[in-house]
Amino acid sequence: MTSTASFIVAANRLPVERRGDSWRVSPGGLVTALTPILAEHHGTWIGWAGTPGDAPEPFTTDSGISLAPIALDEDDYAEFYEGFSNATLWPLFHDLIVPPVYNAQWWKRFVTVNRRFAEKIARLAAPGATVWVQDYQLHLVPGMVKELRPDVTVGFFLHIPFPSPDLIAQLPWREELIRGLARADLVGFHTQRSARNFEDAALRFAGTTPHTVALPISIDTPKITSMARPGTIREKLGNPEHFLLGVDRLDYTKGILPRLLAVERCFERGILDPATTTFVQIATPSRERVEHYEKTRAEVEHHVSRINGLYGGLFRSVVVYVHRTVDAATLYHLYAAADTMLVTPFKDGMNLVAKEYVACHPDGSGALVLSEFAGAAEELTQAYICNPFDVESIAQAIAAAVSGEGDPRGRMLSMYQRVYAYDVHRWANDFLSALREARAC
Ligand code: ADQ
Repeated sequence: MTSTASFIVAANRLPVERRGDSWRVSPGGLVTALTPILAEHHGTWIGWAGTPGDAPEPFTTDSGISLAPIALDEDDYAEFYEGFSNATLWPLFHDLIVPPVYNAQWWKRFVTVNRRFAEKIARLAAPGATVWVQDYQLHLVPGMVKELRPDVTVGFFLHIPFPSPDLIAQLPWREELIRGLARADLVGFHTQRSARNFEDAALRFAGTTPHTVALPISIDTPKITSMARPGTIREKLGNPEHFLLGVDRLDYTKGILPRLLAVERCFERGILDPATTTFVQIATPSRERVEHYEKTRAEVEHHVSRINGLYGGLFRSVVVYVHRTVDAATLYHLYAAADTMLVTPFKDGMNLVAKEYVACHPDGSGALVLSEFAGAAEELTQAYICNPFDVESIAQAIAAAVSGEGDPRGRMLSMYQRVYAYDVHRWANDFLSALREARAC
């Protein structure tokens, strides 16, 4: 491959999955939003193909996107990905829900892998190209690309929250991290609060004033709405009167445990009758070798089985727990069939599950219980908002949702209008317009 790409997306992962001997494009909002833009500009997506070892040869997808794989070996995976990205930055940026680990060897590896990405970008970018770097694993890439190729326009989008400068202060390599990011022509965040935190940190630790923008990511609303059909899911679950649903990566930030305890409290209080309620929790396996993930899984599974032991019947469970990924169609059918969606993260950049649920209820049916600490709560203000650190608050929000407090249909319709009007295509176009403006001034 030569320097011919006028538009490049760099992300930790390529949007592909291995199926036997071949690679398939994995569906997801970001891929959907960026595919037309990449196709129009003969764009290239740079990232890791998902298995440690040699990278596959570059290839082009059916939709015409060139994929340029980056190789990560076992040590890169352990130190760059599981270590610095997911045991240092992830907990630090999610307000220390678990303590971050500060390890100098992991940091060195993080610099090395970020440089590998930057060098690949510098090789592939056409003169004056636009590069859009995604997320916290590639924090240093904007600064490195600018060193190698000052002619290139670099945008960066952070998909997780940016914490207060007082928390960033803990990081032994805070100056380098912030300086690298601040060199981007534009840094995007989901919320104003994250953008402000980054501006404050850039001034404090790098003495610079970066260009930032707050643009909440969204979903492919028309596509999701068109796929949402409840089908026979409720019958298969034994026709419960109340069908509650949770869908998350199994991550300690997602607040699955307090959600379970809140459902249990609703049984204790008689708000929900365990004989006529089903709570389905789908939890995708995630980062399983990282210490706190294993612990979270053990806790969640302990309480699922305890609550089923206490409240389940001989022939039915009150909590149906699935520890695996489900395909998109099944997911949207579940959303459409569920009358109450529980989204209770302790901290979340946005949370697309909340928006996907809303997209599956264009007729105003359903109810959303949503944590005030999810970025989505800034837009989906009509949800039943709760504090996930307080089981009582979640239980009260569930009680309000299942009893249909305060015009439930009006709430859902107004949230649907929001996710319909502002979908992921608008998000991507708005970011790229803002990037062009930032570069021009
Ligand atoms: P995540 O932390 O992964 O993303 P989220 O926004 O909820 O969180 O996205 C998860 C996606 O995975 C959703 O599209 C959902 O449908 C899918 N998913 C989850 N569980 C699944 C399962 N069991 N089976 C199939 N699909 C499943 C990060 C940030 C978020 C931010 C996004 C996008 O942490 O805050 O919203 O990036 O910017």
